[in-house]
Amino acid sequence: MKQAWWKERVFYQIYPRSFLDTNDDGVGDLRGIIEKLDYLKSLGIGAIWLCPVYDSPNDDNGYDIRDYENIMAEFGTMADFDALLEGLHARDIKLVMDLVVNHSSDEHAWFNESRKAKDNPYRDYYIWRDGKDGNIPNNWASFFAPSAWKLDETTGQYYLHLFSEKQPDLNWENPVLREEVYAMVNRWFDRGVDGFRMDVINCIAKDEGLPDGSGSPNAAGCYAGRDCLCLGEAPFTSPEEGAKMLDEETGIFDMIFPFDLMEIDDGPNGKYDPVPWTLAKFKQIVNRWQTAAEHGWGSLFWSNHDQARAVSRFGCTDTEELRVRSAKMLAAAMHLLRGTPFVYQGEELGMTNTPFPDASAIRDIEGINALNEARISGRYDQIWKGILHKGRDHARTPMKWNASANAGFTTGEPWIMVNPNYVSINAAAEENDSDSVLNFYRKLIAIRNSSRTLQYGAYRPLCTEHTQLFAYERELDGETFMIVCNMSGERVSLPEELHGQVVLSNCEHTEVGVFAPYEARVLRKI
Ligand code: ISL
Ligand code: CA
Repeated sequence: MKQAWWKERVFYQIYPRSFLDTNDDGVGDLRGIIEKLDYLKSLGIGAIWLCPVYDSPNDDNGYDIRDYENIMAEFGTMADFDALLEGLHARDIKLVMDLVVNHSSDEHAWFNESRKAKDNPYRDYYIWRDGKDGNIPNNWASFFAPSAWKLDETTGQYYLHLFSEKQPDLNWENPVLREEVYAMVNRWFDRGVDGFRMDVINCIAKDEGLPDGSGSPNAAGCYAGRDCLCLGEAPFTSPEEGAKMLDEETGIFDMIFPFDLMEIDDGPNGKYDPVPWTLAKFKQIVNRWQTAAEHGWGSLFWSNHDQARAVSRFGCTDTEELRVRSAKMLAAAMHLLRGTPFVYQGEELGMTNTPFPDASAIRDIEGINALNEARISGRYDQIWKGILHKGRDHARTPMKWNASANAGFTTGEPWIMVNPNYVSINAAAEENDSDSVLNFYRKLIAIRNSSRTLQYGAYRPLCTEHTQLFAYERELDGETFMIVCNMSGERVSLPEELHGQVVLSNCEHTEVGVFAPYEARVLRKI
């Protein structure tokens, strides 16, 4: 197995809008991240994935980019960006940017030109089609709207938008567009960034009724010779397809984010129709992806800026004690699998879902559109319940720094509500509590940072049929760790083969041979 910096480091994902505001406008900013560099370093993380900070009208919070080579004014300046990069590098933390090139903003200069006339030189940067019989070109749905097509009056043609109307899809069949993107990416590399997380990158090639192009679009085409991470966000990808993408010799990505786990509780009507997840299905997903990444490398995450809070969704928040214990258990279960762990901001505090009082508290375009449609279709109550359970805004309420007003996130009016439980759950309180979720993350990350076995060792599932325990081992050169997690709210007796020397545990008092609800142990085999 080839060694690489991105295999050995734990990542931390930052959603800048919600991290820390330093100029009282209620919006997080780059200076806010700079202020917290020592906090980040103290976690033991070795790389940041920074959600988009490019100039954007914020229809989808920066995932609609107006200018790929400028910083969003609300977040700061290019000088702030350079200072952030320098501050990270000075602490030996890598910076991986978010690259959104499936689409741009409809306010991007390319689109302004493109929509002007059918013979505009930029026309072919986007995907334009005539209507069919006075209607939309085909029945494609958008993720954020019923149709993926929008009629543009100027030329009477429709443009494709897989996401919102303000996110027109770029045409990757156009070689000129590709070269522009490659050149832009390379300018960021020259600036010093260490890689990209490529947004919905497996959607850039369109099929069905769209013309053949020359060769298959490949956004990884600009990495040649750089020791930079190419990480593809890849929804709708099967483990078989994933294995091909990840193959260390022939694949195009160093890592991908697949979504099977994030969809584990989708019901018949999708994400806002949640059903209980099961341990059997969880194990199946983990095993399939650990196997798929055998000749490459996996990504390990419980949540991100598009998902509900991990402990509310996969752990237990019935009591404060169980919230803390199950948040730690989830961390141990995920971080020591084979692959690179990603911590989403606030996860290290065991942050929970936010009790949004009503639709006026929702800021996410996906949620807002879903509610608007639900008003028409009569499914409002169901969708609202779904949003309370799985809405993207749960991840986006502000980071909770301390018990002062607005959790110390801002002294202004926050752009989205702060979770009221900040009074007890916040970084300052956890800093001073040796048994906090925060301090458990530090221990866990330190263990992984210092063990080649936990970084590179082979994965083998244990107790595969067990209905409460999730367990696996990692082995390298004769050293073996066993990670054993009780994913249930019941006491469980420990199978004989899982006994070993305790390296880390999430319970103050461990009982030999018995696991408390949500208990986790990392054991060294003796
Ligand atoms: O959030 C989702 C479902 O609720 C996902 O389907 C998500 O839309 C998909 O994973 C793509 O996400 C990425 O691209 C979107 C952006 O809104 C997301 O924030 C981003 O992570 C469009 O750029
Ligand atoms: Ca600000």
